[in-house]
Amino acid sequence: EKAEIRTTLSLLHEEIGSSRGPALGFVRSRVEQMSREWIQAGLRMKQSSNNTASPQMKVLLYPGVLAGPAGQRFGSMVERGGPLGELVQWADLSACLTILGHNLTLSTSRDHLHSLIGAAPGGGSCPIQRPLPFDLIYTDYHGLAHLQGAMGLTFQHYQCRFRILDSFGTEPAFNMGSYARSHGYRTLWGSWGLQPLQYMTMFPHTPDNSLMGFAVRQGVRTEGRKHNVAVVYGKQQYMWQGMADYIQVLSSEMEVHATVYQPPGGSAPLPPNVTNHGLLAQDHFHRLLHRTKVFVGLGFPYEGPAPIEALALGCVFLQPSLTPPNSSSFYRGKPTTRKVSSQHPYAEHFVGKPYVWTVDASNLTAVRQAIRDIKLTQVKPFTPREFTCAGMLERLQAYITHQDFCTPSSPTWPPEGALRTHLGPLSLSCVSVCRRSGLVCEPALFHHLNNPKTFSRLGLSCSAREQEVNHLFPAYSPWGRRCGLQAEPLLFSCAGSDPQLRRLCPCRTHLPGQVALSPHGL
Ligand code: U2F
Repeated sequence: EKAEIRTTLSLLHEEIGSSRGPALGFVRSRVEQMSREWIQAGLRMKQSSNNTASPQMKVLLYPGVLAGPAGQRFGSMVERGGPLGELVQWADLSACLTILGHNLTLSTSRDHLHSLIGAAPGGGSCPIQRPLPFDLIYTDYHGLAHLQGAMGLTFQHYQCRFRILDSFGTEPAFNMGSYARSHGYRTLWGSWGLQPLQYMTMFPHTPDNSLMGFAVRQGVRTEGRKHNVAVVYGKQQYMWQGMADYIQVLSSEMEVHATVYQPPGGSAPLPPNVTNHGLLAQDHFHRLLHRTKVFVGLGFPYEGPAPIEALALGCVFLQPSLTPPNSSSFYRGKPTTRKVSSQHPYAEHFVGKPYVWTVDASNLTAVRQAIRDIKLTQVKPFTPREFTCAGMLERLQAYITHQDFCTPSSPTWPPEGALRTHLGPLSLSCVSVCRRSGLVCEPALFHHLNNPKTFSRLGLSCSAREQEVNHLFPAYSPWGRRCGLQAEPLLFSCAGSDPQLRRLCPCRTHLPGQVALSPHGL
């Protein structure tokens, strides 16, 4: 059966309608608030001729973070300023897949998961293996462990059907257990040995993973509605620490508002001249942003969805830079080596001025100047295509149609015609090498250049040739003119650099505003 684009979300409303708890409450209300936007994007997709239907998939959504005791803790933080970014993604993923015509089941409990996919008890100590009743399972790192428990021996067999929502990403060096252990890339999260593209991130961090993203509302006219208002991005008190001077400069130039969670009975002590609304329900928060001129980052939380929502509502985003780029303790223990150059590197590098201003928050003169400049800058609501409903529909449709990790002989996607081979300078990762040329690194194309011919085609003569299990290979070392080929396909990695190595990089072009998709092979 083909997946037909739907122009209603009623099936999804039914699926999540009865679920309880603050976390699913947030998901449900986000889906409701954005349903018109999703439906319109679906209608447009249906009308456009290049919409090729894919088979209808039976999909299980299992946000493991919401299951079990950890789930209760996470849920109870929803109303106290805890992280919502993951819930934003679950809401948008469920809406997107429903519009694309797939058949969804949502589960947020381990018992339910067992009843859906558990190995049937019986046969003495050996449970009877049942075929998996889902074509695709979207889950997260917590959910992987639950799935392993529920599926027993079939876990490995079916892991090619998993997609892991992983906000900050998992680099290949952390993903392959044996390599991670022997090379110092071991973390609490990594080491599942999936295909790196099965991990789906919130922003395009490293193209080794697939961008899941999320979608924001847009198209609201803002002219005449912007007041001299700044809203500070910081739902919890601790995020404000050490930022008093920065806020003081801000409040000398603008009317400052905040949405900091206030514990019952107590009020959150904030700097003077800050109007705190308390944590707002999402639609009220968006209404506030609608009349806001500038959304102001405090340096944390990193890489959340709120700045993209603010840009879509016509705000400017002002945020602190981090020099030198750091990988603060927040990223320690996460399966990535990425260093962030500001609170929101995507906003800084993919969007930039006049929408995004990145300043050194300790340089108060620079902060004041930026605020004054922002006051004089008119911007229209702006959303990169990849964060619109249409863009997310287009991207997920492409993934579902083309990403097949179960059939080893399936054709590579994008096709070889998309490949632009680049030889990087010493010390640069392929992420940077491709980006410097306005391209993106495409890990699916690595195997086309992982051969001796590529070196000679690039004019490199090799005096030594080696085949190694090394996440930086294929690469060239000028010392001794050594040419290194990759021996382990799981380790093909856009991320990673070494001062002694010039990496061979598979770059490609991308659709405007949609880095995940190549114009080839759609
Ligand atoms: C990120 O999580 P956060 O939840 O801190 O991300 P935010 O960008 O602050 O916001 C997520 C949503 O919260 C909403 C807002 C966003 O859609 O509209 N919201 C709200 O409903 N009411 C308010 O008063 C203020 C905001 C990131 F997404 C996670 O992956 C990380 O774990 C976390 C830590 O870096 O940061």
